[in-house]
Amino acid sequence: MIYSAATIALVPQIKTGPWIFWNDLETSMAKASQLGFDAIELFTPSAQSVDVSQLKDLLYQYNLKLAAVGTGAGKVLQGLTLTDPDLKIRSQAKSFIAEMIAFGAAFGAPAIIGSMQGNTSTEGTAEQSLQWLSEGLEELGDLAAANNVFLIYEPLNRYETNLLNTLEAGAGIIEQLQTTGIKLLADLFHMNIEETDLEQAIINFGNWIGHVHFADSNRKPIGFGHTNIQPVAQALQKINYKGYISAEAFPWPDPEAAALQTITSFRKYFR
Ligand code: LER
Ligand code: MN
Repeated sequence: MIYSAATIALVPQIKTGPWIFWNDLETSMAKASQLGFDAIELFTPSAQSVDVSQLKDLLYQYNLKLAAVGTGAGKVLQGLTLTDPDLKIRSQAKSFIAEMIAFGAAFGAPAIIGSMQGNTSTEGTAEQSLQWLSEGLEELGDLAAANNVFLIYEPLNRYETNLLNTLEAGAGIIEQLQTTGIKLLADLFHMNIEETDLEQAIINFGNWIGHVHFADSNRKPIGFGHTNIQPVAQALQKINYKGYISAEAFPWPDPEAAALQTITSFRKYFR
């Protein structure tokens, strides 16, 4: 089964980012629920910023699941990445993600590594950075598996990382790891910039896909850009994708209209 999710960001510093809702948690959950979303995806400043039992109550009250938790605040707020040349920063990045894995796991939800992968710096070579990334993923993938969740690794477009930009590159690194705890995130916006063919990439690396970010070519909600979604939806059905299609898109023209557009598109292509 494929389920719908809407993103909620609770990090004021990134409220211009691609998140459908970015205001108050409960108000956003009420809206998502009212529109018929199955789940929410959360971006929080840290693993401690939302109380687990309060979130459990809210999810129950609004009949929603937690689809995933984002870890990007570790970079945005604290400057942490898994590929920082400074060992201390790399280990703080791992601790930050480890806490996020535990937070998500309390709800059976995976944590996502997107911007926390960082970039190859001028001090290191790409090879060294990829080695650090692999070490981090190895350790955190095992931790996720021990918590009965996957860890989701997200290839980003070239303007956000110079490490791994395609599903092929992402699959290439995770298939070399010992851990079996990692899956890939297919973010349609990043893919629109980097992949030769969205459908073919989904089909070729479908075994690895554990989460999908749903956004159009311009990162607006699906239907407000020029990505041809029909064949993308067919490719996801062809690989027998089971999981969330989560709207990580700009709240354009406003959060409520973006959420409505997203759920309408989701129903059109996946129901
Ligand atoms: C995170 O999921 C992502 O796609 C990044 O581009 C966020 O800035
Ligand atoms: Mn994404």
